[in-house]
Amino acid sequence: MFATAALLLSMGCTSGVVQAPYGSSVITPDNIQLSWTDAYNDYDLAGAVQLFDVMVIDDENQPMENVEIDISTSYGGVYIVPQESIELVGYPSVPKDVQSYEDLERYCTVDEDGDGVGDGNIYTLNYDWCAWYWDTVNDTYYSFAGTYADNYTNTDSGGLYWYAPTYVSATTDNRGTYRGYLLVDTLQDQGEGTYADVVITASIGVDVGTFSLQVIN
Ligand SMILES: [Ca+2]
Ligand SMILES: [Ca+2]
Repeated sequence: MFATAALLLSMGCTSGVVQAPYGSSVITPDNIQLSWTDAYNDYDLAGAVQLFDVMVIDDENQPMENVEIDISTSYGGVYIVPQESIELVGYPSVPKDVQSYEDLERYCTVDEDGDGVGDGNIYTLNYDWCAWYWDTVNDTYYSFAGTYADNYTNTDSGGLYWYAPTYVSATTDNRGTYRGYLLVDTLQDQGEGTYADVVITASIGVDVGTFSLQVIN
């Protein structure tokens, strides 16, 4: 009786997040290669969306679920977004006069001085499409889901007007995997059509894995 109860109790506890034990490893994907041009390189909701998987295995190569894993990107123009936070949407019916980042700011930021035009400082979801993101590579639109899109980052320089994390603290699923998206909005321009690689780092404490985002034009 006691043994059964103890077993059930311990099984119940496995739903908690655990630290990866000594001997476990991070498996990262191959480097991601994409083509890129200056036309995508503003903070403008246009760029590329890349799915990625990282996996944690134990010292016998078995996938480990519920393990804490921290993932970060080395450049502020490449964000990490959880899979559940973005969804595919149809072609957005944005007003015809929305053609630039400045236009988006007019519609999708708070009108602080009351002149009827957004002032570019505080992002707000005045319209559903304010949270849409265009993948130029696949010609596909994504939407940030609900509460995620309401999280915005406010900066002095006119603002990142959507939530743009370059770091997530996540847990592996029942396949020992964390699946997320990289949103590639801007890359570090090195001139003559070249852009600096971005390194994505996945850490479980006892091991660290990396993979790179590389522009091949
Ligand atoms: Ca205003
Ligand atoms: Ca962009």
